This record gives sequence, C-alpha cells and structure tokens, in this order.
Amino acid sequence: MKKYNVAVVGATGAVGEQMLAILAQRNFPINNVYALASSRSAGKKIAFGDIELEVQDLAEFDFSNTQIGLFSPGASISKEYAPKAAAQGCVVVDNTSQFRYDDDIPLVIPEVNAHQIANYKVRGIIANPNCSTIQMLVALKPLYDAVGIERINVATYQAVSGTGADAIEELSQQSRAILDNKPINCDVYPKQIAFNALPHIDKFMDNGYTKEEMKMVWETQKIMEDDSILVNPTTVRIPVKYGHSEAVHIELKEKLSVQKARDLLAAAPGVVVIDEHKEGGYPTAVTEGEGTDPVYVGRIREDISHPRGLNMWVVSDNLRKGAALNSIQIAEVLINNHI
Ligand code: 25A
Ligand code: L14
Repeated sequence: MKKYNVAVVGATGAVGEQMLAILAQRNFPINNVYALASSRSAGKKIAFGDIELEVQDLAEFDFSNTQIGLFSPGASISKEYAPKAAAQGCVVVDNTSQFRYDDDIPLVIPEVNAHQIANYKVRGIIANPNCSTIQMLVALKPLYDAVGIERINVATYQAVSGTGADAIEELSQQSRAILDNKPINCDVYPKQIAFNALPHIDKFMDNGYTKEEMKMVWETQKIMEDDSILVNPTTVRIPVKYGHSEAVHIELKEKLSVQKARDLLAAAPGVVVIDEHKEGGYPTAVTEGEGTDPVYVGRIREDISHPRGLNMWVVSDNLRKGAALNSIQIAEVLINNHI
C-alpha cells in the first residue's frame, strides 16, 4: 500500500492535536508525519500514537516532499502558507475560513459533496467547512435528497473549544471563581461565559448577523450547490467544553413524515439517531458528542406551526467531525481516488 508524508500545520492547537490523534486512530497510511506550528512552539514535543514528534517552525518548512498538508493555523497564516505548500506540490486541506468562499476552491463534507474533491487540482487546496455547517448538513442531506429543502431556521449552542485553549481555561476559571464567590475575569469573551449564554460568535456584519451566522448561510448554499436554499441562523456560545448542539427547523418542499425522516437519517452515512420519547432519549454534547465521530440526531418531530416543517436536535464534536475528522476523511478520499 502506498504511504504518504503528511504535515499537520497548527499541530499545537486544539484542532491540530485532534488531527494527529485521528491520523493515528484511523491508521492513515503514513510514511512521515510532520508537526508544524509557529516559532513559539518549535522544539516542543507532542505525541503521535506511541511516538513523540518534535514541533517544527512552519516558516522554515519545505513542503516539496510532503503529499498532504492538514492546515489549521488560523486564516491569516493559511492565507500565506497554503498557496506556498500547494506550489511545492503538497495538496492542502485547510480548516480555516480563508479559502472557503473562493469559487475555484472546493468546500467539502465527504458525506454530502465528495464529488467536489476532484476539483482540488485547480489550486491544490480544498477547504474544510465551518463546524456548525458540517454537522447540520450531514443531518440534512438525506432529507434534501428525498424531498428538497426550502428554508432552514437554526439556533446553535456552541462549545468554547471552538475559540481555543484559552477559552476552555476562561470557562474553568470563571466557574471556579463563581462557585467560590470570587470576582471573575473576562479576557477571551466580552461577557461572562460561565453559567451564561452569549448570542455572539465571530464578528458583527453590516446586516446585524454575525460572521459565524453568515458562514452557515454561504457555506450551505455552496456545499448543496443550491443558491435558492434559505438559511436563517442564530449562533450562541454556551458553557460547554466540547461538542456543538443545534436546534434545526426546516421547511421542506414536500411533506415528510417523522417516521420516513427517521428512517432516512438512520440509513445516512455518519449519522446516528437517538430519538426516544423518554428521559434522556436524545443526544447531548457531553454524553454522546465529545470524543466521538458521528453526527447525532434526536427530537425529530413535525412542526405544529408549518404544514411541511420538521424539527430536530443535532449534536457533534466540533473539533472532530466539525474540523479534524472531516479534513482527514477528505484526505482519505484524496489518497483512495486521486493521489
Ligand atoms: O477564524 P480562523 O482564523 O479560521 O480561525 C481558526 C482557528 O480557530 C481554531 C484554530 O486554532 C484555528 O487556527 N479552531 C477551533 N476550532 C476550530 C474548528 N472547528 C478551529 N478552526 C477551524 N475549525 P487552534 O487554537 O486550534 O490552533 C492554532 C494553531 O495555529 C498555530 N499557529 C499560530 N500562529 C502560527 C501558527 N502556526 C504557524 N505559524 C504561525 N505564525 C498555533 O501554534 C496553533 O497550533 P502555536 O505555535 O501558536 O502554539 C499554540 C500554543 O502557543 C500558545 N500561544 C498561542 N498564542 C500565543 C501563545 N503563546 C504565547 N504568545 C502567543 N501570542 C497556546 O496556548 C498554545 O499552547
Ligand atoms: O470558521 O466555535 O472554522 O468558535 C472555528 C471555531 C468558526 C467558529 C471556523 C467556534 C471557526 C468556531
């Protein structure tokens, strides 16, 4: 079997760490793996399976002998280094928001639009969508294929790990301080995140939506290859460490019974249905999402206010299917079919 040299860029970050773990777990056919980050981290040791890797400085790395680059170093770093790596012959799967909306760069969820991966050839870069978009579309694709979707209303409940390690730390410190009746610091988020909910992720746009909300609109239309699909999101940060949840309300083109929707979802790749009308008969971020691969769907029910409406609750690990796992699944299609 052919083996590949793989570079993980942003290897010391929340996503990069998961990329290394998942490459090892899935026995990706690796010859050499390189852990790259900023000069701050160069020389640090990080784990890959049962071996240790020494972190190297991205700025000094030559990609000409690397076939696959899994990038998650932030948009501005990807902007500079992903095209450089691609020019050296390395196919880049980029997890940042930098290239997602470029027409000549495929934006891919393997369960939804794997056929787009072939277009990696144009610029040597494939973009990984936003975590909230990924889990929503894995769940909606089978319903879209069955009867079509006119409109999506969605409210997200997003984990602090999406912001990074300093946010996880801020949640822990604030929680401890509040339980101990001590004053809190707000450094990462503009308001207290412990025991609270903030209706604000990424920056505010001119239309009053946040950029995280607009990403869900733009990315859904691009991935589904359907500019007519209407998306109305509200994205909310909650005091959960790992795993995003979403209340998704869809208006279908034709009526679909709950039983039919449940059957379609149960048969869909990457989806696990947990939907029993009893205590705990639904998925949650902490009990099912964290540390696992699937997109979980529960609370499937007809919308009593709309003749073709359906409601559901969608949960997944934001750092795995929402980021690292999706990138590695793209890389698996690349090596199986293209490189
Ligand atoms: O919106 P964007 O721009 O697309 O943002 C995406 C970012 O969000 C995170 C992820 O950051 C990504 O970069 N993210 C979280 N969930 C995501 C998801 N689902 C998600 N992104 C996509 N989908 P991250 O925190 O996971 O990782 C950032 C990594 O990038 C490395 N990096 C930063 N600058 C770099 C660079 N690598 C190369 N060259 C550069 N110039 C960064 O590595 C990390 O691996 P690092 O070397 O900075 O090491 C991180 C360690 O250093 C500490 N640290 C961070 N900043 C500073 C610092 N120490 C001192 N001074 C600092 N200024 C950290 O605590 C950490 O231990
Ligand atoms: O666009 O939960 O990939 O803060 C990754 C982190 C979006 C926000 C992206 C989060 C960002 C997400």
